[in-house]
Amino acid sequence: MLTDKDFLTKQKPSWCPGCGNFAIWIAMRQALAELNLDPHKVLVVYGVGCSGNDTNFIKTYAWHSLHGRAVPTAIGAKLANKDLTVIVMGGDGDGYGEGLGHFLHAIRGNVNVTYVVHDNKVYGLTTGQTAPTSDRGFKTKTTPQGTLDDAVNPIALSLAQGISFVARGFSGQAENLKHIFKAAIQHEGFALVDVFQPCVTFNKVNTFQWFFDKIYNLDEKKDYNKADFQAAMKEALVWGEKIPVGIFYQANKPEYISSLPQLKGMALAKRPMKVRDISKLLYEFK
Ligand SMILES: Cc1ncc(C[n+]2csc(CCOP(=O)(O)OP(=O)(O)O)c2C)c(N)n1
Ligand code: SF4
Repeated sequence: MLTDKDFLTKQKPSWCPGCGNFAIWIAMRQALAELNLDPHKVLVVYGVGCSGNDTNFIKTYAWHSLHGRAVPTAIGAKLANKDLTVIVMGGDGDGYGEGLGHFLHAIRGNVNVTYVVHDNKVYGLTTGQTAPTSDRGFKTKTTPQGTLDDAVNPIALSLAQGISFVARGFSGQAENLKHIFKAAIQHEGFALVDVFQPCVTFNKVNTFQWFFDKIYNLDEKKDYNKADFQAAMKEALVWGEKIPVGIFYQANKPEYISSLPQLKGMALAKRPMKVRDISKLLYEFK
């Protein structure tokens, strides 16, 4: 029987005390343990940002990717070795700014990868610039008068693009977060879990208390049906005095790898290599 301790490394997290990343770190290790996924069966691909430091703090296969490029890297790895459970962890700047195009195209393909976005509504690692999920009016060193841009809405955007699983969690509710991670990892297809992860150092607006005052859980909402697309979209557009968390939507949709005859049977990475004679090709470069 695995426990969250089986996913600890010798490195101690270096995040600021009180950072929302700690709860994600704990909930993810618990989810992996409860799903009985040994560390060698899991690959986590990280973006660049404070969340990316998790590369050293969670014991699985780990790949510290480029900023905004974690999702396509993970999809490539899953295509090469479908036997691995593949998870992506990145920041909101990474995923909804630099990597937004990759995110939308990943939804189209529906490859079986879980994407966890540490959404702190600010650029943390680079010391506090306005991010794609910062609300209009948010003041930082890059927008001292307040940003004039509306925030990206990852839940509505991913629903509109046809995502098969989308959820939102909160670092202030680690137990709930664990359940959401487990459901997302078990889902057959591309799953987004956007996690409110307060950055206690550079975001003095969207604090733990700010979220606690606003959030309600869709699981506790009477008659909420996560298979109902219209209901999910309605909740996805709720933002202000009240903010929903939980699983917004889950649907069956063809998964990419299982739809490709070339990938049936043994994982590509486990097949014997057929090494061709490439001497003629090399000769052209002489
Ligand atoms: C292509 C590219 N652009 C910009 C950067 C600089 N950079 C590194 S981390 C970062 C922002 C991180 O913010 P976010 O993704 O929200 O993660 P957080 O640190 O808040 O967890 C930026 C702009 C980079 N490394 N590569
Ligand atoms: S800068 Fe913000 S996101 Fe980064 S470790 Fe510190 S509190 Fe966490």
